[in-house]
Amino acid sequence: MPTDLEFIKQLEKEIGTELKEEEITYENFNKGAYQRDSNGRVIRLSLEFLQLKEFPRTILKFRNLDHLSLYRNQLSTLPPEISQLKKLNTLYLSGNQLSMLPPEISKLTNLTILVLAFNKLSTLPPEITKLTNLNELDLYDNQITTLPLEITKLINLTSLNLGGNGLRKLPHEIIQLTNLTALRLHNNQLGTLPLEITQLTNLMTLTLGNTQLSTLPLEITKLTNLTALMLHDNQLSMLPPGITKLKNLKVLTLGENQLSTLPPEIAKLKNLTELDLGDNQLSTLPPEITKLTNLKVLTLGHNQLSTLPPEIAKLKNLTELNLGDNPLKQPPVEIATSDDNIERIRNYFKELKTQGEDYVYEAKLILVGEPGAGKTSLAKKLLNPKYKLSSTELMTKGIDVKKWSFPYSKEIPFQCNIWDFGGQDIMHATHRYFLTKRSLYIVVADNRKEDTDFYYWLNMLELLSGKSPILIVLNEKFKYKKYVPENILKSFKSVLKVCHVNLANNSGLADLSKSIQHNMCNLPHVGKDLIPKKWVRIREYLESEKEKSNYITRKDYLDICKNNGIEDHQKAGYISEFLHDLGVVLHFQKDLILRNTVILNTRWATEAVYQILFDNTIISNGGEFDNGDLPRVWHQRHYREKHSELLQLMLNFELCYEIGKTHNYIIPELLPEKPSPDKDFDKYAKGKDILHFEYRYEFMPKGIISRLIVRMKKYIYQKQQWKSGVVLEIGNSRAEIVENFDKRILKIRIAGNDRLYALDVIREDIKDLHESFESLVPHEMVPCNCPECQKRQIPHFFDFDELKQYKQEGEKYIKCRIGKIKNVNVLSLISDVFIKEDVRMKDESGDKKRFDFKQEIKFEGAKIDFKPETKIEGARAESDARADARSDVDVSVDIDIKVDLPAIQNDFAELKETIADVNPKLKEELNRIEDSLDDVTPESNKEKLAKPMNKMRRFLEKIADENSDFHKAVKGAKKGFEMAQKIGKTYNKFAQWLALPQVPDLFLGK
Ligand SMILES: Nc1nc2c(ncn2[C@@H]2O[C@H](COP(=O)(O)OP(=O)(O)OP(=O)(O)O)[C@@H](O)[C@H]2O)c(=O)[nH]1
Ligand SMILES: [Mg+2]
Ligand SMILES: [Zn+2]
Repeated sequence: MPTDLEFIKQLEKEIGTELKEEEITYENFNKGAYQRDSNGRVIRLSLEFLQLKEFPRTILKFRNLDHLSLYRNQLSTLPPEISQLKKLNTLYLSGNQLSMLPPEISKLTNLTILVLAFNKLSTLPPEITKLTNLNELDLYDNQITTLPLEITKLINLTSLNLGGNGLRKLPHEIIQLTNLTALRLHNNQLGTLPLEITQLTNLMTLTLGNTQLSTLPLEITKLTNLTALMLHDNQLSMLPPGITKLKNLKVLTLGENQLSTLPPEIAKLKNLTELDLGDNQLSTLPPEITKLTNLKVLTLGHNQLSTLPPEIAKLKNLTELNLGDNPLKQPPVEIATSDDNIERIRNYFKELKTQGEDYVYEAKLILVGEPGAGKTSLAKKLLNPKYKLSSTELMTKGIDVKKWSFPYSKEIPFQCNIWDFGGQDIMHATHRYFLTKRSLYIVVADNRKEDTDFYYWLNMLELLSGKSPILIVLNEKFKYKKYVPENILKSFKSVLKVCHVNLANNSGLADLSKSIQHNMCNLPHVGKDLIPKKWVRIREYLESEKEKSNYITRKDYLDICKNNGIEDHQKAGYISEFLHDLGVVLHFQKDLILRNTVILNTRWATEAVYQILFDNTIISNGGEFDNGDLPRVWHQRHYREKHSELLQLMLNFELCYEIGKTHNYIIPELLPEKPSPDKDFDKYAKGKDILHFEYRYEFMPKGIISRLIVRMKKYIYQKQQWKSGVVLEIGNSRAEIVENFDKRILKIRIAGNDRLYALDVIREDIKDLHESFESLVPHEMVPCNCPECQKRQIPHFFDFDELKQYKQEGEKYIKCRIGKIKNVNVLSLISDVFIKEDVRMKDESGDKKRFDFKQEIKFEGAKIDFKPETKIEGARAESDARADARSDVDVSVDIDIKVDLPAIQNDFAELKETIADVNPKLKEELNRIEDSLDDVTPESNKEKLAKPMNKMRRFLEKIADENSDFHKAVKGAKKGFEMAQKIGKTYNKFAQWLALPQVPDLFLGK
């Protein structure tokens, strides 16, 4: 009789994949692994993501198998012989193509967990009733439109997931499942809550998200054990009356409904830790909300809130407060939506109370448009209509800021800051820092040009200006008139009107001036945003200081604050952050060099930047320069002392990057147009498989590739970069990214062994880049893998979103236009490229679709240890916790954030000191990583945590790179590698949980 190990060999042959021996838990994805007990018998087997079309029959040989996962394959049937695996306790079959189960499955009477999510089942075999030991049954995302009555006989079920099935009702018999503690019904067509459910009084978790509910029956109050109730994405127009009786609720989601008020009774839900009210029509919050003292996460984004009750500052345990997309005036939006908004909101209300209130009567008027359109002339004419146009008007380099004062009311003057932007292409690079929200915009166009420029500007403002109002000014420089196409006003809602002027004879100027003044005074924040009095004074002081100096030191700034009664440095920091957001000063507090300078004069700073961009020596040098160039470029006296700060500003604006640590810099915007012939990705890729991937933009802002080059600097392969493209080396792969601005495409080609990993790294950086724009959502395109396309240089591309939709609708195949093949397998397309998307898919089977809630239940003795925070005793808590752990990747990775985060923070601090001792030059960069690590706490959400961890990844990759200074420093330090290894291991735990790339084992084993 062959041993189990011999069967493993046989299985490897059958599936064509090597299997690893390791511990298997259901939390982790595992391409191929087995686990043996102390007698050498295989007891766990995990064959995931293998595209298996048939059930590998060798599996049947492992008679001691207790756990089998075939997650994400392409099985369409199971063999009846599966009944031979008598000892099976857990069986994971989600993400396959099963349309029926063999009746023989009923012989697996030891099964306690059966996961069948993401299949095509429309019914279950009647024999299923024999699985009397079943505790958990997951049928998420199948085609079960009527619930088979058999399920209601499985009376030991504690967790049942019927979400995503198009169910219209539940059978009365569901009441027999009295042991249920978790019932998931989200993403169905229920319409009303089946009353039967209210008899399932042991329920702790009930998910009803997206089930078309418009009310809840009062009987819901019977479910007194509920701790989590998901009601998001329904049609509720008021808080269902009974809900406030559910005193044990910890998590309540009401997002994406039609709530217009929240009754004060919400305060009765004292145990709430997470409350989602996002995407409703709330215009106020009851002050009573502060009685919810256990609240940790409060989601209020996408409502109509203009004020928050000051009491909100009293929610001591709050760690996450989401307020995005509300017309807030008190506190001002800049404060409400900042990174550390909770602290800043608390501070704001405190200062408002202690200092008294004041209002803002100031705003920016921003002039944009093509070079020579007449922006500067218009600015001058607004200030002085008698100004004579000059034919020698210089093109504006950077930004020119002028002050214009006119009355707001009889007593109150209004201060308008005119920001006149240079129109040259190269100036686009800094636009996103200065095209601020809550300003009035003027797009100036003269009548020589085609309309396309126009669209460019309007699109750009749509991305960056946060719905600020826009006036279009047509400057009739030449004889013939130009008309703005009708549809512009229709398709760009922010455009207030089109004004015609002729600056040569002032025709239309007075009307335009009046219209600007009117619209400035009516900007939503003007006269309405409440600001603490001292802030206003500090601001006024800085304004007057502007006349004297271009910048002040941080110390000067702190002194100014102190003189105005703000001694606390952190509070002073909040104020400069606010003024930075408003565009009054430039203060990059997070940058180690720039934090020490508060820049008062924007023009001073931007002009310096453009002196470099227009420097002929640097231009003819293909954008490369070094420190030696700086005295020439910044020769003026007012720049002399500030070269390092200005350079830092360039780096901060992502206008240039440093090549390694050479003090040589590259400005991607100035790179040569074409790659030289030896810069040849194709040579490398010849004979290798190429992974294609594309981003297609409805609208593409200028400068995407330049900024990407800056961001990906450390991967650039042998300086292979040009104005519209770059070659990268990532792991064991090479990638070429090329921008085609006219076609609005970013094309990516990757060859080599680590293609998927490389794509991951690139997508991550591109995603970050896109997020710096408000609503830039290009289409991600996936190449077809049909035989015809595989032969082709340029395959057919599918829209990834469309593929996902196909999948969701249960469509198996999609048609390839090139190959004329009707049945390209949708799943295979998705899984080839997007392993990470799976994490999301798995999420969906739980309740975390839109609400990232971390169930905080720990049961002593339960093996799963996930972010424990609250303890609940009792068997029910255990089974529920287990159920949650399984349907939620969030909490199920082997990570204890309360232990692992401080560990990695401490270990890093230690390693930092050690490395810095060996090579002090590295200290600055290490500090930066440390700062960002210290920015997060165990309570931070995943998105926040991902940031420092991404930095950590890059750091670890550097250590792995034998040529890097980091590697050398670690090597030179006592116990350096040991420390780094430890950090690497902890990082990998985070990586798995946060769906980041793992760092290679490479140096972990050294
Ligand atoms: N005849 C005539 N000339 C104009 C008019 N408006 C502007 N000009 C001239 O056009 C030239 C360019 O005008 P500017 O105001 O400098 O244009 P701009 O938009 O600020 O240009 P950049 O700063 O390079 O982006 C100047 O020589 C102006 O005198 C107009 O209405 N009629
Ligand atoms: Mg100008
Ligand atoms: Zn094809």
